[in-house]
Amino acid sequence: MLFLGIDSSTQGIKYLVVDSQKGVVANIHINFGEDLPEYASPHGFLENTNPLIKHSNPLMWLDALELGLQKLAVSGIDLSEIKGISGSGQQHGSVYLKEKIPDWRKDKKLSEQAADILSRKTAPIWMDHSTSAECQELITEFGAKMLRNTTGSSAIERFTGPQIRKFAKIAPEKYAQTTKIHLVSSFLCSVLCGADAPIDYADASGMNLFDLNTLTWNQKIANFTAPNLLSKLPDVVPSNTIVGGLCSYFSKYHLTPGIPVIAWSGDNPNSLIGIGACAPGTAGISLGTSDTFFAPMAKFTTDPQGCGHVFADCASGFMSLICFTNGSLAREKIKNECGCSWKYFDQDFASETIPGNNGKLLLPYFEAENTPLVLIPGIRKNFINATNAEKIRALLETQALSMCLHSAWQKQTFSHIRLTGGASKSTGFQQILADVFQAQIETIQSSDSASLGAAFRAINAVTQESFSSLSHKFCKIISTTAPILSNAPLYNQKRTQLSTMEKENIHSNKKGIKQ
Ligand code: XUL
Repeated sequence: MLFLGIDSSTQGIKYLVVDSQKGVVANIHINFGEDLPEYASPHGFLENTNPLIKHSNPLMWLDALELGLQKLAVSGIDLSEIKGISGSGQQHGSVYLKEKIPDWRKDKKLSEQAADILSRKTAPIWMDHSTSAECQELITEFGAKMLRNTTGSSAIERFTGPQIRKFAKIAPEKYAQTTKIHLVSSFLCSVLCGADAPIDYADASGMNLFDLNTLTWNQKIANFTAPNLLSKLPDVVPSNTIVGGLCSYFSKYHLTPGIPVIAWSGDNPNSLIGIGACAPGTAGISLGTSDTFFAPMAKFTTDPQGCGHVFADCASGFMSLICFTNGSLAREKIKNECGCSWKYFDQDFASETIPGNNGKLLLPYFEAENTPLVLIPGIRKNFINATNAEKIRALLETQALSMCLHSAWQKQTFSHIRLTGGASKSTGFQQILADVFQAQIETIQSSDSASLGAAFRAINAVTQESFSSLSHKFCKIISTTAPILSNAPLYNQKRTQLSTMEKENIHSNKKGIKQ
């Protein structure tokens, strides 16, 4: 049986068709910047003179969705054989509608029809950091501890609640016209169903509105966040819920109307399923536009520093999540600055440098950063002269050390860490991560873990095959990198050095860590 997993990420949409016996049989990728240049979003978001504002055009996502389905329809796969669809969306981004999602007409593109139902033309995405005032208001009202214990996170700039509060303040009329606020995941799921779909527990956790103790919207927080907010939020459901049937519009791509559409979720919860880390002990690191560290949680523990999060996962447990904004875009910037090839960046730099990099570190804040919170972008370094190889090592070691430093609140040791995402193939980065975490680093067959996780969730909901059976079949380990034990003291010391540098930097930004 065939299943479709779709991942709508920051920079593009990926489609994986998975045969529940044989594994991945088709793989298509649409890049927003390259395939849809008319949306002027080379990296998936619109230019803005304020570096803290990052929005995308939801109509671009719809055009990309159709472009990918068109490509899939001529890829040689019989799409009428697909028996279920689920998906993954970049987390936290919000789409504002003034009318219900319609049963789409076949004679017009989705983007043409959706343009009329948006109450806000653009969608703030996870890279937006412009809601510090709203976060502070939430913290003043409820206290960071209450927010953490209830929603799993302190008030966070990119989270949907503070974003909604800002919209209600700056555009009260448009907010009042809004009848439904979707996440990227529930919006695209609704588009497939031709009707408003619910939000799954895992993606709801990234909103500062969802109570992880009761698995319902928190009324007090919602009422404070914005007027009548509860009436504008979709329902919340477990991630394995079949939320509707595929709308007949999609028969133009040879998909069968009525096939089950399973609740979409966020990219990180999907990735946790797609890397096969179903039980505590193994963690995942996703090296994509954002770098994220995530792991199934043995025990509900929150981050007192306020940067780490607890989410519901897609399999009735909890997961931790720590997100770093300056991931692949920072690697791309340093690669371009060095004028080197990806082979050099991923591999050859390593033999021209030594672990520890003679103390050189580079804080890669090209964009405002979540972890630690840095609202004034600009890179900082503790060196003047460095070779290209040293610059690359300075970036990669800082990224790895920062992940290790800011995931320590989980008080869990991870003996195995699975890598996913574009940069997971970098052998240089694999060794640095192994040494910094003193853990075995593993890569698996598919680096598209979010779309694979979505396909696994579709298979699980339709056939009841377990995630552990699916990961056993389709998440084969293809490389392992062992930690070099003698490098442990060096990296422990560098972690302290990074922590000091971060504190100085945060101090010089006049942005303390929110408590
Ligand atoms: C997670 C986060 C990002 C986005 C985009 O909290 O903000 O990882 O999900 O990938």
